[in-house]
Amino acid sequence: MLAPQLTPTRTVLPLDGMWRFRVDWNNDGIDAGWQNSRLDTRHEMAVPASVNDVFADEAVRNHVGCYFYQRDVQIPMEWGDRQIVVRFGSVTHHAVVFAGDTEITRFKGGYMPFEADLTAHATLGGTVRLTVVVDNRLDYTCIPPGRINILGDGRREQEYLHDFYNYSGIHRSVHLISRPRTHVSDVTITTDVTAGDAGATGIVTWDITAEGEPAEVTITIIDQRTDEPVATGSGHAGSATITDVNLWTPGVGGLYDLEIRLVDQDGTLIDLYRQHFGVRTVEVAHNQFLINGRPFYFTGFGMHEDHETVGKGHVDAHVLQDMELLSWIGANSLRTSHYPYSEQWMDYCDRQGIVVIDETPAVGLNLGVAGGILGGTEVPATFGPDTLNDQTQAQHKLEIERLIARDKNRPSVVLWSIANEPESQTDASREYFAPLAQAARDADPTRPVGFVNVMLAPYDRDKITDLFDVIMLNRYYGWYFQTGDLANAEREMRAEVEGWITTHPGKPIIFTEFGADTVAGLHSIYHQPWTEDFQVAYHRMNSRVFDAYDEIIGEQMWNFADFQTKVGIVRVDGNKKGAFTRDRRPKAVARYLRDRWRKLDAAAYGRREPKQN
Ligand code: GCB
Repeated sequence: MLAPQLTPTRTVLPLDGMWRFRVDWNNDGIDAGWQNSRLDTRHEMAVPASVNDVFADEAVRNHVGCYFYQRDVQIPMEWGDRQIVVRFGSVTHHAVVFAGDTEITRFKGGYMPFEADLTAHATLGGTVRLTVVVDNRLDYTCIPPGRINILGDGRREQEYLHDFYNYSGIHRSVHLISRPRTHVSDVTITTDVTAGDAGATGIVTWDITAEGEPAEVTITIIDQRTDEPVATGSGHAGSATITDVNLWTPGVGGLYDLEIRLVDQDGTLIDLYRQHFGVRTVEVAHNQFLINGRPFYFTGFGMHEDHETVGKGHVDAHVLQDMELLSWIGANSLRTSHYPYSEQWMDYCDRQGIVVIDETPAVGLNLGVAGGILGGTEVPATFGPDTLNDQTQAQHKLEIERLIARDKNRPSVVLWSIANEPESQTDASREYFAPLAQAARDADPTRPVGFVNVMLAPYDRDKITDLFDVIMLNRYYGWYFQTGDLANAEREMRAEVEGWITTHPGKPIIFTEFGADTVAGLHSIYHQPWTEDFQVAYHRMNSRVFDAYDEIIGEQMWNFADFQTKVGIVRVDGNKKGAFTRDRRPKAVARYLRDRWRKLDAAAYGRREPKQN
């Protein structure tokens, strides 16, 4: 899906701000026709933001079901005979959109953009009543999955299997877009590099889809450093070369624009859209992750979109602050744990050269973990007709395809993560994942594909790693296991790493999680879990293991910052494994990592000095 863009042929108006708001307590508002008139409410809700933390009302916070949002949208007089759409960056988890009394779209899945066509409902110079019904319910047909329990007193309770709060709302910006009826609707750009005496040459290939009347395509490739054209071309599908190409480089960036013009036979402009891209190569070979042919060592974090007040609502300043802190600490990469992040976030990574492991919202596909680590009790089979079934798999496939469709042109994205910590030690998990790994490869043959492995499925139990290109491990030696005993933890961790190396030769290993909950300000001279001192000692131990094996090609600490979770006896106002607190103040470990990662980065691409055991 293309981004909203102001160009000579396209207009974009923001619809963010205060919307009328009403909680649908019995989830029968649509049947009662609330969308058919002005919402009967005195409440308002800010867009974008999560609903949960802004109302001083526990019932609103804990409501399981629908919220109604509504506003009137003024259609400009001068828009003429054009297509008019409303575009949502994301609505968590599901949306039904009405224009006046008419349903114009429904969308299942909380982290992806979607559009609804308003053209037939909009009168130039008139207003349209836009109602969005936001549904926060998760069941086993959803990604991520969940289950709704009915409590003894009749209340609904949303059970879910992931360790972050189930924030809900219109989480990303809403735009009103006007574009020509004949327009560019998609573009896929792939790049390659050939080396020569006069520097590298970039080969850029495009494949453009357009809607409406047949039209010609002309292409100009523009270097963003100079705003100057560096190549031209034509045709819906074609290619061009960039001599002495400026490669997209970790830590630096380096972008070009593919400027697409749809023109009629006389050469008159119909539509113009600019898609940014970078020229770089990515390859997994001989235990290494190569970017532009050079080994890359990942440093950084698994992160969350999570803040006070707005929850998972997108705020540009929050993204910027997180990115500035990544730079301060010397991180060169991140994983979008455990769902696709906002498009603004990804654009920033493209511009600034931050390397991204891009993850689908497939988290919690493991009833064993939910029953164990996170404190539940009952553990039915993960895969089965009443749990994760064919419908779940179909939705999962769709989420993989949507993510790749949204982010395929991003140079920052070097690896797809199709799931976090799913069950992967059973035959049923292999049956579930084999077609999904293939779906990712079909959708994008240019990037490696992986999934994130859980501690319950080490090398001698796992049944799916051979389907993927890299090994991504979430490990908590010294925290959930051997708690506080770092000597024993280190021994166990080394033994597991050696097991993976022996059983999966050639596959590089990235530690995508390792961490210890830490309350800022708590100290001890002993190895006392929850203290800042223990967190540093824990990470020193992990670093020693990472430094000991060449096959380990990355470390992404869990987590960048403390974040909100559901209530539970293993969580004190949320998960506290952050290097930063929830309000982004550094814990002692942040200084430790800064020192370590800045030294690693000094050798460019984060590559370290030769390892010592
Ligand atoms: C994990 C999960 C992550 C949790 C983390 C923890 O393995 O992937 O979502 O937050 O552990 O802190 O327990």
